[in-house]
Amino acid sequence: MAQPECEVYVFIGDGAYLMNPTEIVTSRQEELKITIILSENHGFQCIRNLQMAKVGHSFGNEFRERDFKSNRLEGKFVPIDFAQNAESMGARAWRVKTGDELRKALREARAEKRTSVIVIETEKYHGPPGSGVWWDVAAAEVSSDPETQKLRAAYEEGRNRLQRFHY
Ligand SMILES: Cc1ncc(C[n+]2csc(CCOP(=O)(O)OP(=O)(O)O)c2C)c(N)n1
Ligand SMILES: [Mg+2]
Repeated sequence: MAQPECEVYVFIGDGAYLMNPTEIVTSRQEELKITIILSENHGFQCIRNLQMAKVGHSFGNEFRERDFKSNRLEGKFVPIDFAQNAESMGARAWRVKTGDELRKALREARAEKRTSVIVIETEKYHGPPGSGVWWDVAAAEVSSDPETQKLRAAYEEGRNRLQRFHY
């Protein structure tokens, strides 16, 4: 709004997009164009990473069908058409798979007047490199699960080594 001559880009995950896609409608109402690059990796994958590091089991963070044999959400990935979803709210949308397709879509989106959404398939289990910092997020103190107990022991070891700056 402050710089109407500028392009505004949003980089967002599929999970975060699902929490509030209706901003697209607002952008159409106000004729304020935004270009959304939607990284589709079929789940709340950074939270799943945290879950694997702190609990040791995957649960409920991926967009997967329930497997009625195991009764767990570890079945097929649910196909979600994010481009169609964005189009339904008035955006122009692209589905891209490669770097070249992404560059082309970005050029076309820049020339577009409407809010634009570029959906790009992203590797599910390939996150950024570790930061090397220790983050005070505890594994459960009481658990009968050996995997979680191991993670709790690692947490306590980390906590004992932690230098406390503020408290
Ligand atoms: C409003 C809100 N609810 C919950 C969270 C907690 N949260 C942080 S990251 C994240 C998962 C994001 O998943 P996605 O957008 O698909 O990104 P990915 O990690 O898969 O790349 C969640 C739920 C948040 N940051 N904001
Ligand atoms: Mg995601």
